Amino acid sequence: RLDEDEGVGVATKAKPKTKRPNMYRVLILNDDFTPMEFVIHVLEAFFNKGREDATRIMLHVHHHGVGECGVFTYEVAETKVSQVMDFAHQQQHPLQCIMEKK
Ligand code: NFA
Repeated sequence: RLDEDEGVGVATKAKPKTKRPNMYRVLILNDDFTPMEFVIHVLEAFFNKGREDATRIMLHVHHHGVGECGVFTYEVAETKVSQVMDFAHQQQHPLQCIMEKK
């Protein structure tokens, strides 16, 4: 379209500006010390997983070393990671939670 008020003959394009946000996987890492029950609790409390799903994810991490808790925008992923790391540290568990760009 020809936008008004931009001087003489400057044609501008009205671009639909719906950008998809970059998405980030939040992962938990296995360790030898964090109790299985604690990991299940974390998945229920911070990632809104049901008992079955939480148990499945925890066992996947236990056997494979890493597993996905969810996929979020940058800010939400960062908040989840901080919340889990703070909570695990408070409870003196070495559980690690990280994020990675999809
Ligand atoms: N490997 C831990 C154990 O045997 C359980 C665990 C699972 C820890 C998933 C961290 C993540 N107690």
